Amino acid sequence: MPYHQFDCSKCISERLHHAVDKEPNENLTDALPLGYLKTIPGTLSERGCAYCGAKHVIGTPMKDVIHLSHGPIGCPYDTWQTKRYISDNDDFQIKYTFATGMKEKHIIFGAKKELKETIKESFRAFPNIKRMTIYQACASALIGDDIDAVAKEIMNEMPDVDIFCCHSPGFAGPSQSAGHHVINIEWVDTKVGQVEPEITSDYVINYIGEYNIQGDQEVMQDYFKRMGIQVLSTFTGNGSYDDLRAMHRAQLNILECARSAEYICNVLRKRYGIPRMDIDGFGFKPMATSLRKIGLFFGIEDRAEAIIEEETKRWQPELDWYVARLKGKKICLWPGGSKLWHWAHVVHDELGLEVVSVYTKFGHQGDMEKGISRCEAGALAIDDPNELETIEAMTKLKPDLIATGKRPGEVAKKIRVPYINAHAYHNGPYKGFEGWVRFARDIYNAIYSPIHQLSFVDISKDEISQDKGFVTRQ
Ligand code: CFM
Repeated sequence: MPYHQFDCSKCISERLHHAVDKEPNENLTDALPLGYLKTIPGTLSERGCAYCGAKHVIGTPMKDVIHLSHGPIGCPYDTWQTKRYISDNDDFQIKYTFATGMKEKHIIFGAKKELKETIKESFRAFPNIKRMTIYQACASALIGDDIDAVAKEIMNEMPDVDIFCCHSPGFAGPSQSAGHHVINIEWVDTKVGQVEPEITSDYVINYIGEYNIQGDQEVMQDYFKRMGIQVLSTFTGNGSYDDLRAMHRAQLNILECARSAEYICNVLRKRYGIPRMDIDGFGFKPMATSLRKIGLFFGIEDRAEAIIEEETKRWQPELDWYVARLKGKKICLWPGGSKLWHWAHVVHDELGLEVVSVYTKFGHQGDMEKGISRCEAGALAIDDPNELETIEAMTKLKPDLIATGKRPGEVAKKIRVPYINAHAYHNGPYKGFEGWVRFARDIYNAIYSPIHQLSFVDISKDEISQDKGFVTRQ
């Protein structure tokens, strides 16, 4: 019986098939939970919306751009210092947030005038920035404000300015994943091919599906540079708007997060004949294999081998120190999408951890399939659990650590399951050889933190009384 029986399935019976226990020797179809469906009314999803996927995951890591939200002020909050895609442009894109701040009267009379004024005011405030992206939020999409027409008017009035319009309101799909798709296609359809780059190497790539979380992109860029490879653009971490308009001139697209960015790779292959190569920057072995693949493609295998040798020599001893202390610890891997299958096997093979549960928040069936096929038998596979299910899973599985986002992470912390942030990281970058050691170190620090020696209340056993306004032991 692969389906996992949650107590809360009594309340929300549709959730029953969203969780399975991986059993030995069963075929994969029986072992797959349902996923990537509309959120069930009555359950509290941790998912983001399609606007969030377009703007906050993919759009805003672009560094030299005013990112403007056309909608109420609440929508863009996530871009204001709460994100983690740093840049070498003094983090311009996460320092400021821009919005038209639509109000009730705009819903009735429209907000095109406000949009135009806000665009001009934003460019006036930052005269060195000549590029802008406008994101349609639910409110402006519902009333049908024509953001493209306004952008066109501005570009006619201000010839040194270029504007990209993204049409991915929150309701455009079941989760952030729909927004990834929309912005991929709109970018390649409306912007790629407009700029001719300067080619400075015989080996030219786009690095795609990489968002420079705490510097991941910079670690990888350094390897590419040492191999003599020119990175024409990064889609989109630390990426420049105009570099990304020149993507059509690369010889190869290197794809890291297939969940969020395979769409643009596939169009670039079809339209411009640029091949796609999927790589994996997490873990020593996947990283080495990726560098070898790239080296092989360009006929520069020796350069790849030199980096692998140097980096392994430098970082292996530190990794070994952590592995000796992490061996056998139980971990729940609950990231958003593709990190599940990027990590599921390497945390076991390279860090010695036992994966007791895998999940995706918004992954497609294929993401879960890859994740579950790479983790050990006995693991609980679950799609987008609500808070009650999270508490139950933590209580039953008793993991030593959960790697997840801050929403389930905070729930886990309340029942004293150590948590590290799988999205924003704790002290990343986590990619590359040095990044993998940082990942091991953060896991070690979380598990061995002395704070866990303190006595605590187990809320899963109803030991809580809050009637005096604070939590006490019964
Ligand atoms: Fe790709 Fe991502 Fe992810 Fe993703 Fe994300 Fe992210 Fe993630 Mo958070 S693009 S699918 S929508 S690897 S923001 S950088 S960490 S859920 S697993």
